[in-house]
Amino acid sequence: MSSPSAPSSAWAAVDERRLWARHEKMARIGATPGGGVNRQALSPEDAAARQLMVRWAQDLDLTTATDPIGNLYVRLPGTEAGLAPVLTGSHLDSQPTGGRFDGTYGVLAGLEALQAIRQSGVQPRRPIDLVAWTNEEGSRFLPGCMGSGVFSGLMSIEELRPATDWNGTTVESALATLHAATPDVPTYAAPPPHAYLEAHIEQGPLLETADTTIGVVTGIQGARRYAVEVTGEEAHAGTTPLKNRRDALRTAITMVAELNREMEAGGEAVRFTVGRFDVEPGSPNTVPGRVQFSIDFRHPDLTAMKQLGGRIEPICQANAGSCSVYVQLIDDMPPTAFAPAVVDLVDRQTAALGYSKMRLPSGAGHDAMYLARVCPTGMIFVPCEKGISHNEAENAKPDDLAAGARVLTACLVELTDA
Ligand code: HGY
Ligand code: MN
Ligand code: MN
Repeated sequence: MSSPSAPSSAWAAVDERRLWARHEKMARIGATPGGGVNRQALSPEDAAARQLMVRWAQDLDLTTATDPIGNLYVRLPGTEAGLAPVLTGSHLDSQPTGGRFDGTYGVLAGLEALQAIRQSGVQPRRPIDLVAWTNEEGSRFLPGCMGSGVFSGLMSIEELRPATDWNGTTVESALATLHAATPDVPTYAAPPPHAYLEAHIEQGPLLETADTTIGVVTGIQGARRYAVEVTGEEAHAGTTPLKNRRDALRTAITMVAELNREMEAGGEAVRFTVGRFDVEPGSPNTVPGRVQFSIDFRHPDLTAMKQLGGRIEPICQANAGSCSVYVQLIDDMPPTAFAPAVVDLVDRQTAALGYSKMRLPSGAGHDAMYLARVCPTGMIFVPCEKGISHNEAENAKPDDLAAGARVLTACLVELTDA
């Protein structure tokens, strides 16, 4: 990393009102009655959000491109076009009852940074690519981080195409719809990046509790996701004695109870969530023959993650009773440590801009997990109200969003010179 550059005037061109207005406009796409958004990956709402990004890019005379997995790139050219680009960005897809800032902030802060750099007249040496990554959330299609996973070479688009959502729609067909929404955006093979920096709301309470504006993110905890299928036998609710039943729901409930007991004993750092639970046939007077449920398991320590994660399948098998159980590991991402040079850059530029700051790890997953495996990577957090996220009540303050965008801009300018 180059020595501290002269204070960049570009960050001074970040416009708080413009950034907030873009959030309000983007929040209308997939708006939910509770004040959040439902803009699930590869949905018509996701496509509409991309169309809006393309329009904003064109208004700024920035070029756009996409790739086969649907990542959307907005480029600010550099004086030396052939150099590896600096990347920034996040995601536009949301949870079903998501908030207006999760992911969206990183994309709009990146757009604000590109506009501020252009307005200030600062000439970046390297191109800067702003990226809206496909399907970060993984709530409609598993696994999450599909766009950054394919970009980094850690996921295969061929293996992802047949993946289906809970209604049986494939990634392949949903991608075709997404690309059709922006037919004028050319496809290109993105070059290996020089560095990646992502701005995001913290999605936790630490910054707000510490009355601190900027989170200098040191890394991301490890995460595993599983799909569990319990198979029993459908039977008549009125004629089948309890002892003769192969009740998939009763068995799945026992498994989840045992898993929770084991995870609670694992200590305060453990995160264990069963977020989806589907019962078939779902009739009040038929004994359930099949249950599918999801597991989201996370831990900041690799050894503990392996040890405790390794208990999940044995506990399911030990509690299967007269049913059969299939435990599929969908996603296994070890803890991520960000590049010290990028973490120090964020720290230094935040100090230079005079914002309060603290170093912290991320409890939430991000596309930066995958970018960190291909280039020096870091993240900038800003506070969100009461740490609430993955909830329609998610909220953030305009001045905090602008502060994060200023730090992002100053860091991007320095990274493009390196
Ligand atoms: O689940 C996560 O951590 C991310 O917000 N998708
Ligand atoms: Mn996110
Ligand atoms: Mn999220």
